[in-house]
Amino acid sequence: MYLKSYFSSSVEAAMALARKELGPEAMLVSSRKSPSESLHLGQYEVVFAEDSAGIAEPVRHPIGRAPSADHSQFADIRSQLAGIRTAIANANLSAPNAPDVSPELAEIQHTLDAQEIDGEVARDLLHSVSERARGDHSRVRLQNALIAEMSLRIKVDSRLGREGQSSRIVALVGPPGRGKTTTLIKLAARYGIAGRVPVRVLSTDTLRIAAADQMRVYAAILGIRFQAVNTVPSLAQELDSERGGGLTFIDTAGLGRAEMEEGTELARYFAERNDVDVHLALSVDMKLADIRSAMERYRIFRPSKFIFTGIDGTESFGAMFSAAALCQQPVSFITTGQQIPEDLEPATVQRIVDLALNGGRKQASAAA
Ligand SMILES: Nc1nc2c(ncn2[C@@H]2O[C@H](COP(=O)(O)OP(=O)(O)OP(=O)(O)O)[C@@H](O)[C@H]2O)c(=O)[nH]1
Ligand SMILES: [Mg+2]
Repeated sequence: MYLKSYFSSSVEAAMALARKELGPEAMLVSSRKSPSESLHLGQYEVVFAEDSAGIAEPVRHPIGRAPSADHSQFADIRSQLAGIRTAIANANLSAPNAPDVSPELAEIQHTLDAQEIDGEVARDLLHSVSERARGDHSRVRLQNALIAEMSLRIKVDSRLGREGQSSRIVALVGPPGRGKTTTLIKLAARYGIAGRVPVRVLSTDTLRIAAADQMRVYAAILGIRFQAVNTVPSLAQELDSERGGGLTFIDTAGLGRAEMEEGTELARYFAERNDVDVHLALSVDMKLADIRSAMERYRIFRPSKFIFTGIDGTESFGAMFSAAALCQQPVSFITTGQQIPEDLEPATVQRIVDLALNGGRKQASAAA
């Protein structure tokens, strides 16, 4: 009996390698992100347990006795491992009446863990996947069920502005340094200039040195009208001065945990108006707890959509997926780099599920 590690760029690829070499009977023991000393072999490691028979290559971690171990001992270890694996999977599938966990369902669990999907979301997904598969635990069936269930949990809406308003007003709010200003100027360029719609940007971020200047420079380069507004009354005046259609984007100062007080007047003003479409900008490298805490803090601005920035900076999208699934509000846009205006995409369900399952490396379209 041996434990043998396989490394690859994804859990699925590493499993495929293992199954190819060891056959379908081999038992999956664990999967995880590779430790730093093994990263050169691949980003994910899966460990399989296997009888020595038929393995020509030397193995990495012998346990118990050498390959000549007698079969009763092997059977013992094998049944212990199977027990442990089922216990772990059952504990994770703690929903009432959870069905027996097949190895294939346990693999789905490992995939969700490897992508760092929140435990609560993962348990709910596994329960629904198992029900949807109706006892057919073939890989294709489970994979399709997983994609379908993940897709059901994500909402997207990349419309700009509130329904029924002739002038569309979009404000970006969010924690400091998460890409509000850059995203806003991408939106103005894409949907204003390229869309041939009259567009202007207003910056309420006037207290920090050079903050409004950053926007002023971008706007000047792109030929977009720009106005800095120092107070809420002057913002109101500016908004009321132009009601004849077009797009107005409002940039706001990033407020950290201790600074939310400074945003209350603006938040109250946005909440009073029914024509300001507020998007909360968060970045995908934030931990789920931080995303949830920012969502809670920024509730005073009544955001109705989320933007996720920095898709290019990570391969782990579990926090983004989990946050979107838990908050049940739509994702409007994702941003994929610093290039203005190119690195901006209207969010789609397929893209978000694909990122969450595969880090965007391949399409999460349903298998045939
Ligand atoms: N790699 C990458 N960088 C980004 C992305 N979006 C924004 N950035 C960078 O993130 C940094 C901060 O962006 P800003 O747009 O200034 O962020 P902000 O939220 O307006 O920051 P504050 O106004 O200070 O709160 C800049 O260097 C941007 O170029 C993205 O999608 N990918
Ligand atoms: Mg900014």
